[in-house]
Amino acid sequence: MVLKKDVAAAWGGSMHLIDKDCGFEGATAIVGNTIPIANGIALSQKLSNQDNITVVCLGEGATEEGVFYETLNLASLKQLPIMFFVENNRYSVYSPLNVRQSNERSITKIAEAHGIRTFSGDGNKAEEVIDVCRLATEHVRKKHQPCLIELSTYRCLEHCGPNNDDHLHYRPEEELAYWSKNDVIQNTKLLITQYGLEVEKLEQKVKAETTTKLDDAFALVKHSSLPSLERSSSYEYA
Ligand SMILES: Cc1ncc(C[n+]2csc(CCOP(=O)(O)OP(=O)(O)O)c2C)c(N)n1
Repeated sequence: MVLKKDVAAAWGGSMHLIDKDCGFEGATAIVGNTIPIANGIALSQKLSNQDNITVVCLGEGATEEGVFYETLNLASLKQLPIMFFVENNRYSVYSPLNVRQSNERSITKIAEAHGIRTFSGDGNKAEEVIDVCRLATEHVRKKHQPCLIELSTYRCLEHCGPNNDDHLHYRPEEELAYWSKNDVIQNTKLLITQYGLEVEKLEQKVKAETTTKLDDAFALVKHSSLPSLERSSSYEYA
């Protein structure tokens, strides 16, 4: 992330991040909202013969939105260079899968029914994620076709934020115990150790670098004046 003076010109909060310099076209607070926007970006990449591909990340909850189906249809019809990257963590805020989707519902089968190639894997195993992403990227680039990846995972903490929310008792204790043993951070630390790297040192370095970047970002925003209405509504400053 490069901090620019103009970053402080936006009114959006943490859910409206964007950095066009690195090709990150933005997030929004509306579940499912980025899915059709990504299709539009992929369509523009195709029409202007760019080599880039579009990757859009979404949760399994977002696949319940109508716009998901419309987007799959158009992506397949126009053979767009897009990868739908679905993180299936089994929960939409406090609602488990079984109160939202039929047991028979399969996200990959829905995509396949639209003629879209799918890949899936264990999202808590870093090496598996890398392998699946490599195969899927090759598919989009070489075949010039869309694809969908579904990775199974779990969040051990609250819906959004760094805290534990087990006191709300919306998840069975056995389930929490099972997934905390299969935690993605712990799995990845173990993997890094197997590659002969010193995980503690690496972790301290990443934490220190990230803390500095965040402190700088907060300092910049706190010391900036509020943007004018005209500037905040201008696409140029998005
Ligand atoms: C259209 C819409 N409906 C409801 C919400 C409230 N909401 C925010 S996050 C969320 C859960 C989304 O679940 P999922 O897509 O699986 O993503 P996850 O948060 O699990 O990564 C909901 C329902 C919203 N932001 N937008």
